[in-house]
Amino acid sequence: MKLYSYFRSSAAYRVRIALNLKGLPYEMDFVHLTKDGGRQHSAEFNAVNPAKLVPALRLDSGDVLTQSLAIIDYLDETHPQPPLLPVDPLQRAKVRAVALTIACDIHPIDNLRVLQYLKRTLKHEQSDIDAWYHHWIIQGFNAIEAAIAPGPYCFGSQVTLADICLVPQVFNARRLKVPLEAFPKIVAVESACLKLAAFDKARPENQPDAE
Ligand SMILES: N[C@@H](CCC(=O)N[C@@H](CS)C(=O)NCC(=O)O)C(=O)O
Repeated sequence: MKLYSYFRSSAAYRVRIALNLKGLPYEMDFVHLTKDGGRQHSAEFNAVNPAKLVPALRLDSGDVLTQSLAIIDYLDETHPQPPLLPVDPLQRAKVRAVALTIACDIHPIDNLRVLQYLKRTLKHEQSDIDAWYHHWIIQGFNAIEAAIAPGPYCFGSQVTLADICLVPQVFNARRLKVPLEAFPKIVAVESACLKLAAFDKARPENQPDAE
């Protein structure tokens, strides 16, 4: 399998963690999101993912999967061990709610292309853009802090999709200096997860394309 990745992409970070948890070997092709105007816009990458976003996962069959949560679902369905969702439907719904709070409510409106649009097209000041970024992370983290019950992972002793989405989002928050004092549960989950080799190996700073 080949993962189209960028070290700082939190959506690619989710997929790297899932691949590592499943113990699946993969190679990577690096798509620099800012060099040359953003190589996600190149014709070469357009042929891989017309949405111009990483991650994408090329399977051995040649099929290309996009959307990190769809990719992770595929990996979980084709390689069920260890499972990334609890068996109990109520717990599954709670795990998915945290994952979707990140993937649908926080990440898309803080994404690079949104920030670039605010700056380049709408001509906002960098301080406004930073405030926007902080605001949406804090809104989402307030909801997640109330929803999780670390033990030590988001929902007990089993790593789930919630942890896979949360750790990369905390990375984003730290990079943009969002204060995390109000989120002790989230910080505790991050710390527990990063002790696991699957998470550590997936960290942006441990990627071959890290700068
Ligand atoms: N919903 C997508 C989001 C993918 C996404 O937004 N990726 C970002 C990096 S984290 C990207 O490629 N951004 C490029 C851009 O904004 O131009 C997923 O979960 O895979």
